[in-house]
Amino acid sequence: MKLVFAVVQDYDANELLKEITSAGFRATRIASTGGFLRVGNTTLMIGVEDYQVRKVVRIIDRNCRQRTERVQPEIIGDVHEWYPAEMVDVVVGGATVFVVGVERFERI
Ligand code: 2BA
Repeated sequence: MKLVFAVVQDYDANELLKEITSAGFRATRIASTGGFLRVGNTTLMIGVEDYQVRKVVRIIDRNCRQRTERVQPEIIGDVHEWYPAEMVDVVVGGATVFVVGVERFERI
């Protein structure tokens, strides 16, 4: 069994969850915050059998878009020296996905 963690943009989370659950998968939605931009995003935990990982990743891929966020350099803290003083564009990916092995799974 595997646990898929997907960090996605809030804009995509509802449609993605809809498709994940209608495909028969179970998921947990966690409100999270990106360490770099320090704005809200969504982390989904999806427990699946090994053979289902590819299908879940395909659903994530279909539902998550890359976007460019225009941010003030101050909100990205210590790195503001790297950028000019005006607003900067940061490309935020469609999804950041981790697939980890599960040693034991129980529903009680
Ligand atoms: P944030 O940490 O807020 O990052 C948002 C976007 O800012 C990133 O998009 C990336 O394009 C840029 N970015 C992040 N760190 C940077 C840095 N040190 N220098 C320059 N640009 C930087 P994504 O890479 O698509 O990541 C989207 C979100 O996924 C991240 O939000 C974070 O919540 C999560 N994430 C990404 N990589 C991760 C990792 N290795 N471990 C845990 N979470 C991760």
